[in-house]
Amino acid sequence: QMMKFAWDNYKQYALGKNELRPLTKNGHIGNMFGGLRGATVVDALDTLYIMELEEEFQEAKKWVEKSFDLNVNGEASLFEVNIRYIGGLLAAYYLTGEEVFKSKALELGEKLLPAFNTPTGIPRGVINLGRQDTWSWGWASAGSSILAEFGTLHLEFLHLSELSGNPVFAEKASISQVMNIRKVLNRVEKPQGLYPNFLSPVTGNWVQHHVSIGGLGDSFYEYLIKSWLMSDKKDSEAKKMYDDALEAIEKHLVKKSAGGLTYIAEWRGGILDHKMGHLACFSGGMIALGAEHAGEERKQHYMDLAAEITNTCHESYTRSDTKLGPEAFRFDAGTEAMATRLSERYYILRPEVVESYMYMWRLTHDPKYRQWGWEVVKALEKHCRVEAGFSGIRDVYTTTPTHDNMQQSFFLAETLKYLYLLFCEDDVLSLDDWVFNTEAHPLPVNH
Ligand code: DMJ
Repeated sequence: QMMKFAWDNYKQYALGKNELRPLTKNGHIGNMFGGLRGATVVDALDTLYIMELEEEFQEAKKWVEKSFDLNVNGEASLFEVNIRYIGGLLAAYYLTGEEVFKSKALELGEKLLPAFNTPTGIPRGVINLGRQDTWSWGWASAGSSILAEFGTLHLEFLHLSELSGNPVFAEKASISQVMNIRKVLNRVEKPQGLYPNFLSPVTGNWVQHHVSIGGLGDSFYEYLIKSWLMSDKKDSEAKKMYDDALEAIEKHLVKKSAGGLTYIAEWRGGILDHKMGHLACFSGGMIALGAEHAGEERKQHYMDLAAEITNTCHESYTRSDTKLGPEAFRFDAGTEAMATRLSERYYILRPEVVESYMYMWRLTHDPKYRQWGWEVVKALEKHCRVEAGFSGIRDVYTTTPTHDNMQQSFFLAETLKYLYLLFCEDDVLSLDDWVFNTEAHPLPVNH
């Protein structure tokens, strides 16, 4: 019902725009997708399908067939286009077998290739899909590329390559290009075994020593373990990179607060910032997923770590008045799992905490994860549901929150999908047969 409500309102007030603005009842286009439209349609396709919202799925499919225009100009984020559009189209294709999704994914994938034309092959973050020129984000240090962006292409590009059957495309886009990213990363020296977030696509060296398992770093780690799983456990290079990275993270960034909460701090040139972003809360699920496949002696250890981190993220929700968690929470000066800055108190319908609940449920069947998920459902209904859709809120610490007037497309792609899967049988998108891309779009394991 939540999904139907979110979709129906998007359809009524914003179909073809990227997101719904549920208070003003209109659409939002934004500037992340380079002129591409319908981010919510493409992000919602697979969720509608697995929830058996047949009529709504057909509406979304029809929009892709009739109105989804790829001949656009504008500044697009390579990362966002890949995880939302390519991921969404690929998943819709694999679930339904409908050719339209495959052909749109391949056509769009081709348009992203020029981003890889750099001296190192590490792609730049921004691309004009029409003119095909590329550049780095103005805000990223000294023209650098971002770890979580160039490190979050592998799953989708491997599938593009496989589906295209076009050797030129395959050679350019996928196998060699995304493998080349790993080569550069394996060559460069890593401080204490950690991966900083900014790398120069020209020299292949780090530009700044900021390390984070949250924003700017997050899905790079996620894609290492998932690349290995998607390869049916054959991609041992990815597994080793994941194991080594996690070991370094545990050694240098994982801390326990005075109150006994385990968290993952950020690292700035050797100095710890005792802060965890909402984005970093995906890591409970990731570590649990990896633990399943760790050696016998490490398995329980990583399951415990995953449970502790998920518990900390749950605490960040329970300590707020709305029972939704802030964008970032801290562990310093007597603070435990709460935001200390006004600018970090908002919640924009993000999925990472329920994502970890879903993995923890599937991997342990401890009923508390379903209870925690239900707490989120109730809080969303109470504080984020407005007349025409769901909206983010500006302050989780007040029960009369101000709404931000934005129904993010990842709310339909991820938050609602993970909540649904948390309450389904385990064989609905079984973790043995599917990996979820970082936007929760399921891609099949290569058995
Ligand atoms: C999503 O687009 C993806 O989960 C991404 O990896 C991080 N940010 C948002 C959701 O918070």
